[in-house]
Amino acid sequence: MCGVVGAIAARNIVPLLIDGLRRLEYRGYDSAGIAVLTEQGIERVRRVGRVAEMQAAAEAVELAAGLGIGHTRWATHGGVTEPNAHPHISRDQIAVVHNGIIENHEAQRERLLALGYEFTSQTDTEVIAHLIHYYYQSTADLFEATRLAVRELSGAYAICVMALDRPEELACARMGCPLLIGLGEGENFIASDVSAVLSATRRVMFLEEGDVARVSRQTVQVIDGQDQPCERPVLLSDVSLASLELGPYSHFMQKEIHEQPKALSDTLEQILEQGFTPDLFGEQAASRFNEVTGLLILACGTSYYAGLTAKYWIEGIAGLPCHVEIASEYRYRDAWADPNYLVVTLSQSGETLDTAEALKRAKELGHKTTLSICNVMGSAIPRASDLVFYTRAGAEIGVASTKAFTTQLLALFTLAVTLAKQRQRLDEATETSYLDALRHLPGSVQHALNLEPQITLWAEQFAKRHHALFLGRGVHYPIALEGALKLKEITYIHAEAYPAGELKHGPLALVDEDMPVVVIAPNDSLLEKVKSNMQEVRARGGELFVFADLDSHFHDSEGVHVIRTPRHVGVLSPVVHAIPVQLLAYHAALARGTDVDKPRNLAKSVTVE
Ligand code: HGA
Repeated sequence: MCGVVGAIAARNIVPLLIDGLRRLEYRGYDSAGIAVLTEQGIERVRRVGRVAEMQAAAEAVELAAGLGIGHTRWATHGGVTEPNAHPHISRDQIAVVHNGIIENHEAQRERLLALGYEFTSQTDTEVIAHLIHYYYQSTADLFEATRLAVRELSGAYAICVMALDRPEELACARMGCPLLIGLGEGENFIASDVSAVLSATRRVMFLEEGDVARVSRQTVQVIDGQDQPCERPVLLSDVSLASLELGPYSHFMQKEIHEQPKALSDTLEQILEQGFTPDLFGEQAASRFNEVTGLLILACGTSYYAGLTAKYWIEGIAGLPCHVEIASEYRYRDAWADPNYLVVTLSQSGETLDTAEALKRAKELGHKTTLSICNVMGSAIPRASDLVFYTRAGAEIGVASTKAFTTQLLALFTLAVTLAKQRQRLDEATETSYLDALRHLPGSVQHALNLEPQITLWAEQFAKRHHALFLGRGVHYPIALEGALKLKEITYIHAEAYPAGELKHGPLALVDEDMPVVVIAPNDSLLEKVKSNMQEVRARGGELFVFADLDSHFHDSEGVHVIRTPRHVGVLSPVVHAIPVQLLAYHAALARGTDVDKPRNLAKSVTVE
C-alpha cells in the first residue's frame, strides 16, 4: 500500500525522502513523488513507475531543500497517472501526501468546486489539499488548518502537509492508517512505516487514531481526536537496518524463507525460558484466560490460514471451541458473541485495516478480552488489544508472507498449550514432549529448507502450467490452502486447495493430465486416507506431487513424484510442511519471471479497505 514520508532538517532532506520512499517500496505502489520547499516555492517531482525514475528526475533538476514530503502511491481513486500521483498541491500553497481513502470526497469536491477550487486529479486526496488551503486562509496556521480540515473528512487517512510560507514546520494527521514521527537531533521525520526513518533515527512516536501533530526541527506537538493536547510515548524501534537489506539473496521472499529457523528460534527464546505460562501473553493473561470459554480468531490472507491451523490445536489440545473468521467479513455482520470468547487477531504488521476494524467490532459486540499476535512492536492492533504476543520474525518485506506465518503458528501453538495447562488438561509428560518438539522445530525447518534443489526441479514444471490443485487433510489442510495462495500470489497460476476428502464432492471433475495435484502427506493418523485420495487422482490421470514425511515410505512411481520431508515431527508438522510449499511458489515464480517481492496488484500491509 501507499507510503508517506516527511522530513524537516538543517541538511538537504531530498536524499532522506528518497531513501525513505525506497524503503517503503516493498509495500507495493504504482507511482511516486516528492514536494520540497525551495526559493522557487513548492517544487514537485512525480513519476509513474519506480522510485528510481522519480529519483532520476529529482536529481536532474538538482532538487535540494530542508523541508519536504514524499509518497509512493497504490491507486485507489483515479488511474495510475502522473496527475494522480501525490503530492497534491492546492493553489501553489499547500502540498499533501495521503495514505487511505476519503469516503466523503465527492461531497467535499462539490463544496470545494463551489468555492472556486480547481481539480487537476481524479483522486480523493486532492480534496484534502484544497480543504486545508481553505482553512489556512482564515487561520494562517498550518496545524490548525489541518486539524479543521481532517475533522470534516470521513474515511481513512495518514497525511503529511507542508505550506509555501511555513519553512519551519510540517503538519500530519492519522485516522485508520498508521503514521509515526521519527525523532532526530535537531531534525524530525514523519512516515507511515518505521523502515522509512530508520537510517536517520530509531526513536519513534506512534500517533493514535484522530491525532494531529505539528512537527518542527526541534519540537513535536500532538493533539488527540478530542482536540486535547497529549503526549505519545517515544519508543526505540527494534527493527534493524540489516533486516531491511537484501544481503546475498536475490529477493526478500527468498531471504525471509531462509530466515525461518532464526525467526522461529528468536520467537522461541521467550517460550523456552518461561515455559507455557500465561505471562507470555501479558501481565493480565493469567486472570483473563481463567474466564475464557472459547476463542474467536480474526485475520486476513495468510494470517487467516494460521488461524485455521490453530483451530485444530486449540480444540484438540486446549479443549476449547475455536471459531476462525475472515476479518473483512466479520466486521460487517451481526455475529453471535459470547463475551467470554477470547478474541485473537493475527496481523504481521499490526496495521491491517480489516483486522483492526474487526477488532473494534468484536469489542462493540461485547467480547471482554482481546489478544493480538503481531510482528511489529507498538503497532496499532497490539496497542488496541488487552493482551499481546510479539513474534520475533524481524522485518518482513516480501509481499508474500513467509516467516511471519510460521512464527504466528508457533505463537498459536503456544497459546493452545498454555490454555490447556491453565485448564489442567496437560500432564507433565505431554508438556515435556511439546517443549522438546518446539526445541527441535528450527532444526526440522532447516531440514525442510535443504529440499530446495529438488523443489526447484518441480517448480520448473509448475511454471508451465495454468492451474494447480493442493490437497491436505486435518491440520495440514490450511497448509494446502497456504500453498495455493502462495502460488497464486507470486506466479499468477490459478491454484485451489481442498481438504483431500472433499475431492469426490466436486473438484475431482477438474482432474486430468494437465492438472498437477500437490499433496501434503505427513505420516500422521490420516495418511491412509490421503493415500486413498491420491488413488482417486491417479485413476483420473492426474499427476501427483507429494510432500511426504521421510518415515511414510512413499516412493516415485508413474505419475507420482515424491519429495521426502523430514521425519514426522508430530504436532508441529504444519510448520515444517509450510516450507516446501513456500519454496515451490518462490521457484515457480522465478521460472516464470514474475516480480516475486512485488507481485502485480498486491501490496504489503493492507491499510485500505
Ligand atoms: N486514495 C489515494 C491513496 C491510496 C492509498 O492509500 N493506497 O494505499 C489515491 O488513490 O491516491
